[in-house]
Order: sequence, then structure tokens, then C-alpha cells
Amino acid sequence: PQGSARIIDLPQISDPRGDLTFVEGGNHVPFDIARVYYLYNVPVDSERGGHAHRDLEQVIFALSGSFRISLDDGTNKTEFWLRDPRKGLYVNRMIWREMDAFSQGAVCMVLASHPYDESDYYRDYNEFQAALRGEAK
Ligand code: T46
Repeated sequence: PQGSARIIDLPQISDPRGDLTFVEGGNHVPFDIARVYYLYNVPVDSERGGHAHRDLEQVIFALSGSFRISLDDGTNKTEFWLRDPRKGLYVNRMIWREMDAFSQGAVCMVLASHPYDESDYYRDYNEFQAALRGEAK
């Protein structure tokens, strides 16, 4: 319903003490936030992701540094470079994602619509594609 992937711009409050950005579930993010997790100490040659979610929606941020995220909804492939802590990438359910090209010291924070549930993952690309074909019927 929310479209497959788009950048969400967050507010930034700046004064001589520095910048402040905030996120409100149901307001800036189109779901109630059930979980927050973050990736850090990521080796620069690391590749993460390589899965899709049955139901989970997420918004992904580069709080520090940068990385690439490649998305595939079974029809279209798109690529985003995240490097601005004010800009989050909304990723809907049923989108295959891969992440790489992490800069030194990059921190990736993710806001998620559900608690962690391994049964929500497609970790096999062929299985993911078969599920998409099933939904299209
Ligand atoms: C995603 C990308 C951006 C947990 O126990 N709880 C959690 O909340 C998460 C996210 C993971 N885990 C466990 C599951 C695995 O045994 O941590 C281990 C590593 O997870 P994974 O290989 O899925 O990590 P990434 O970085 O490839 O993917 C993660 C999220 O799983 C995924 O939803 O979109 O970050």
C-alpha cells in the first residue's frame, strides 16, 4: 500500500550546539515502530542482507558513514546510497535487499514494524520469487 521503496526526509533542528533529528512512529514512519536495531563494526568488504520479508516493513538509515543498498521487487532493481542521517529508506515487505560498500565506521540503524521473527525471512532468492508469483495470481 505504501509503495515499494522511497526516501523519507526527517526534521533537522540545528543550532550552534549541533544538529538534532527525530523520528515518530506513525508520523514520519508509516508504521508503529516495534523494534530498532543497528549494524556497526562492519568490515568495509562486508556484504549483508540477501533476503526479503513476508510482512516486515522497515526504514533504514546511515547514522554515520555510508553504504549501498540494492533492492529487487522481482520486477525492478534499484540502488540507493545512504549517507545522510536525515534521510531514511523505507522498504516495504516482499523486497529482496543486499547491502555493501560500507565506509569505515559506518553505522546503519533500522526501524522495524515487527519484532524479530526468523520465519518472516525469505533467505533463498528462488523461494522469494516463487512466493511473488504466488501472490500475483
Ligand atoms: C535487514 C537488514 C537491513 C536477531 O536476533 N534479531 C534481530 O533483530 C536481527 C535484525 C537479527 N537477529 C539475528 C539473526 C541472525 O542470526 O542476527 C543475525 C544476523 O542477522 P542477519 O544476517 O539477518 O543480518 P543482516 O544485516 O544481513 O540483515 C539485517 C536484518 O536481518 C534485515 O531484516 O533488512 O539488516
